[in-house]
Amino acid sequence: MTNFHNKVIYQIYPKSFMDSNGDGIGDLRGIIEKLDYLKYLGVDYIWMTPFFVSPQNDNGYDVADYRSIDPVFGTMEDLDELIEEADKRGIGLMLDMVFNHTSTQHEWFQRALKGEKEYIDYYIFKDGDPQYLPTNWESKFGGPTWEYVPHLGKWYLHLFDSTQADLNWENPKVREELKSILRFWKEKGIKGFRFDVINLISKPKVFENDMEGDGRRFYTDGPLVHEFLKELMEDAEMKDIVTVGEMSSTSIDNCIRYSNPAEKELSMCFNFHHLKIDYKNGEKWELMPPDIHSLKELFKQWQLGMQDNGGWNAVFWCNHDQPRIVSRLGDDKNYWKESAKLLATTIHLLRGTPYIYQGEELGMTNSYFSDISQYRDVESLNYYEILLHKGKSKEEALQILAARSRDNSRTPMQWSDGKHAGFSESQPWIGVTGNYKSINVESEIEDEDSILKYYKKLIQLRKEKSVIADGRIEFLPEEEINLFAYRRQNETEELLVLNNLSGESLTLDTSKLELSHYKYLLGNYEDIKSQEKQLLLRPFETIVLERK
Ligand code: TEU
Ligand code: CA
Repeated sequence: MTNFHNKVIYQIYPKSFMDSNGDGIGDLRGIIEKLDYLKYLGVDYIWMTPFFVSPQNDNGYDVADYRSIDPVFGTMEDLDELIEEADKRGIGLMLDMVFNHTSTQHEWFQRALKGEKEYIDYYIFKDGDPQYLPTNWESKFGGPTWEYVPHLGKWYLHLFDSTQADLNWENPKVREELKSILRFWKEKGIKGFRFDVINLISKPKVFENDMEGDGRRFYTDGPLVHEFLKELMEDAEMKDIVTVGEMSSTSIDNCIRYSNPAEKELSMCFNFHHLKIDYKNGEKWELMPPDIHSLKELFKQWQLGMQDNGGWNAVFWCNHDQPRIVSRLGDDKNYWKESAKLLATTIHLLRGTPYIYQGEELGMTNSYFSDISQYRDVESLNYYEILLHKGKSKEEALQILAARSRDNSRTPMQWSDGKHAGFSESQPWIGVTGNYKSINVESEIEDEDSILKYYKKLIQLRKEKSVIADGRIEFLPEEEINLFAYRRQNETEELLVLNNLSGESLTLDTSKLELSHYKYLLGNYEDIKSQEKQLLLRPFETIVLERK
C-alpha cells in the first residue's frame, strides 16, 4: 500500500483557484499555471473538488456525467496535461467522487423520469400520494428530503438539494457503474479519490419517520455501508490508490472500520465533530463562541480512539464547506499571523494526514459579505430564507451567514495585490475578499516570517522527522483550559507540542516536563519566554520542542 502517513494533501476548489481564460471562473489550465507554486509549497497530492459536467446547482456536487469535464473548467486534454505536469513535479491528483447522489440531469435520472424501470431502480423512488411525504426527514440544505414526480406517481429521495437524487446502492447495477467510473479515472493516471458523504450510501430497509431528529440516524453509517465499500475497493482495485471518505455525523467505531487497513476499505476518514464546537445545541445556524474544552476532548477521543484501534484520521481545519479557521478559532484582526500559525501547528502535528485548503496557507480570512446579493451557495441562499421565516431580522440572518456560510471559503484565491487578486482578468463569479492587498501569495513569498513560509516548514518537517508521520500521540493532562499540549514519540524521536489556543497569555508549570532535555524546533514568536519551572505562552503561541 502507498504510504500516505507522511504525505500532505492540498485541496483545490477549481472554480476559485485560478482563471486562465478571463471568464471569471477558475479552470484546469489555471491549476496547471500554478503547479510550480504547489511544488514550492511541497505538497504531495492535490484533491480537486468536482469539475465534471454538471448544472452547478451545488457547484459540481451535482454530477451529470462522471466521465466528462464541464466545458467551463476545460477539456479532457487539459486534464491529461494537468496529470502529466503534476506527475513531473511529484504531485499526484485526487478526484472527488460524488457517489451518494447524481444530478437529476444525469442520463440515469432522465431515463428514470421517462418511466424506464431499469433506471427507476437506480434511485430511491417510493410510490405515494403527493400530499403525504414518505418520511419527515429534513434535507441537509433545508426542506424535506423528498420530491414528488407527478407523472410517475412517485417520490424520490434527496438528502441534499432536490436536484441531487440519491442513488440506490442496493442495486448491483449501480455498484457496477460506480466501479467502472473509478477504473476509468485510474487508467488515466489519477492517484487518489475523495468520496463525498460516502457514509450515507446505505439506506435503511424500512423508511420511517424520525421523532427525535432530522432522519440522519437512519441512514448515517447505514446497515450495508462497510460491505458496499469493501466490494467497491476490491472490484475497482483501489489497493495502491489513496482514498479518503468524507463521513457525515459519523462515529469513531465506524471510522476505525472504514480506515483500518485490515478491513480493506479506505485509507482515511474526514469527520466533522471538531468543527461543530461553535454550533449552539448542535445547530449550524445558531451562533455560539467556540467551546475550547470540547474541541480538545474531541481531538483526544478521535486521536486515541483511532490510534488504539489501527484507524487513520485525515486531519484538517478548512475545506470548501467550512468558514476560514483563522476567522473562526483564531483572531484575524489582532493576532492574524500568530493565530494562523498556531492553528497550522496544532493540526499538522496531530497523528493523521493533514489537508490544506487553498488559501489556508496564506491565512485567508472569512469573506465578510454584508449583503445577500454577494452570496452564491445554494445552502446559504436557502437558509437565509429559512432564518427570515423563523423570525430573524435581515441583519441577524446576515450576521449568521457571515459566520457560517460555505462561501467564506469559496472566494477567489489571493495570488497578488493586483486586479481581482490576480485570480482573473475579469469580474470573478464570487467577490474577492477585501483584504487581498495585504494577504496574498506574492507578498508572503517575499516575507520570511509569513504564514506561507510557516506551512512550507511544517510540510518539510514531516519529511524530515518520521515521528510526525508514524509516532504515537499522548496528551498532557489539562492544566489550563486554553492549553492544548501533546507529545509525539517513536523509537528514535520525540516532540513536545505546546499550543495556547487563546488570545490571552498563560503560564505553564514546567516542573514535570524536564524541559532541559529538549531543544527548540519551531514556534510563532521569535524567542521563548521561560523561567525556572515556568513557561509563558503568549497569545496564540505555539512551541514545538524536540528531545535532545
Ligand atoms: O458535504 C457534505 C456535508 O455534509 C456538508 O455539505 C454539510 O452538510 C453542509 O455543509 C451543511 O452544513 C459534501 C460536499 O463537501 C459538499 O460541498 C456538497 O454540497 C455535499 O456533500 C453534497 O454533495
Ligand atoms: Ca476560466
